[in-house]
Amino acid sequence: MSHLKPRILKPDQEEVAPQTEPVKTYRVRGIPYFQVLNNVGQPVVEPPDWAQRKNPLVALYKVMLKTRLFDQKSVALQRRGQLGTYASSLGQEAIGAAIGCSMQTDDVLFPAYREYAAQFSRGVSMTEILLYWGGNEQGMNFQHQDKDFPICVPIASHIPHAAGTAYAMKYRGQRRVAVCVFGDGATSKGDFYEALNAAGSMELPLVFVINNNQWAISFSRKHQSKALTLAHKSVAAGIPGEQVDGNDVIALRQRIGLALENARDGRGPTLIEALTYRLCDHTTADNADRYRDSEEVKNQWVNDPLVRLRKHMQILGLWSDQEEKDLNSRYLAEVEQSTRAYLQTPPQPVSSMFDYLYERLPDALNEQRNAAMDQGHQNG
Ligand SMILES: Cc1ncc(C[n+]2csc(CCOP(=O)(O)OP(=O)(O)O)c2C)c(N)n1
Ligand SMILES: [Mg+2]
Repeated sequence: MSHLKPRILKPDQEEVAPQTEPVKTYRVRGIPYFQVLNNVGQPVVEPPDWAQRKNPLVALYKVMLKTRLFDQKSVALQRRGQLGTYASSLGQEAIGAAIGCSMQTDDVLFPAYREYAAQFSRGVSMTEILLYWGGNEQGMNFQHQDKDFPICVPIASHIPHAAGTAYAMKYRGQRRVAVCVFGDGATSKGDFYEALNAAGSMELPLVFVINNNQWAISFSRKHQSKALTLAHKSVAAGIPGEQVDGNDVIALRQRIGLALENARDGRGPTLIEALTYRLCDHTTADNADRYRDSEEVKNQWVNDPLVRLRKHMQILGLWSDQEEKDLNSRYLAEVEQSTRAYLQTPPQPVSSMFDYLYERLPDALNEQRNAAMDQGHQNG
């Protein structure tokens, strides 16, 4: 899988960038940038063999489409007051799809909160994700996935956990890999630097994937760091770092797959910066029009990762309008069915917000639990 070579842009090349600003950072100081398809689905380098066959491409497309349809429904449910806050993955589906399709069953995923595509690929259900954002802890008690970690909303706090898990895998001599996903904003946190350093010094089987969607709520990538690329942060840790077009699922699948192989074979960690764009608000509790130029967002739609892969498959004659229609209907029905299952799930008792934190609840929290229960009875 290693024949994909970095694409070094010439100074006068202007296309390609999935984001508006730092085109020139792609070719600075030794950080390679990888892309296979341009935004109209045409290869810019010879695609890997697997990417010329129908099944692997359709597998990636399926999970991206499912995620997109799930996402639309989730936002609608929130707007109708049937879901709590929801974090959309609009425009960023390729990252999760590539991760999910690259990992092996025994590997462990540490998601942040936009990696539904990876979670769906690994057996988490749409109903579970809805339950989670609906405030039901059972949404993280995955019925068909007992290895991966739950959604992590505290920024970067899961990255040291991933390093610890990768250390355990190495210590036990297992051929397993931890994959940790987090945002551009998370790379400013101490947790990130500590985990990166530990992974480098101990040569841990750990793949770090930055979903660089150019925004940390209202804080832009430009303000986040003076680093020329976020991948440069790998240099100080002594591990390989690279940028990949985060809207190009083929390049992502290829590079993440290779990083996993390297980690599994004892060659240590990799830092992958996936360059994408947050086409949605930060969450449903945000209104990005307050701080972000709507023109910028409009311009980014040309990089839609689903359209790119679909066009590529159509160019190769591997995908028809009928197949597209059928898959849409199938997933729309699945989304509706999952929504019904979510809405029919009885709410958890008030006590559930205390019950999964500690093996034995500390006294102070026990008092709060009792008070909340009393309150619940009075209201109920
Ligand atoms: C430890 C911590 N500090 C602050 C927050 C509030 N917060 C929620 S999302 C966010 C921005 C994260 O940006 P980024 O890492 O780029 O991820 P994105 O939301 O863009 O995927 C912040 C600061 C938090 N959730 N956790
Ligand atoms: Mg971000």
